[in-house]
Amino acid sequence: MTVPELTPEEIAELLKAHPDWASAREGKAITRTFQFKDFSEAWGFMSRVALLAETQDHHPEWFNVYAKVEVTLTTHDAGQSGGLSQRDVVMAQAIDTLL
Ligand code: H2B
Repeated sequence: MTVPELTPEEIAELLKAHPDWASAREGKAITRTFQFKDFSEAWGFMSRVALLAETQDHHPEWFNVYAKVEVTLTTHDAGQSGGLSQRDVVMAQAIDTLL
């Protein structure tokens, strides 16, 4: 099932509304790095994001080293070979709200 990709204008709006997120993969994804106090806090955050991802049926790609978590949002089902969609906007908003 194909999900509509965001237009360049919608991507610009997304980055303006969520300035802590950066464009990645030539505009096909957004990424944000979170720095926590220690692994326990980082894992707590990841647990909360995981539950959120399940409720949204939209899952992050991420990389964790101790207190650092790098989150990448993209929609695998968008466009021809993945891209940004409204689902990523909702997730970025929800993740920012968690903090
Ligand atoms: N997560 C992300 N990031 N992109 C998707 O296209 C996606 C997903 N699709 N989580 C969902 C699951 C899909 O595979 C299931 C079958 O609904």
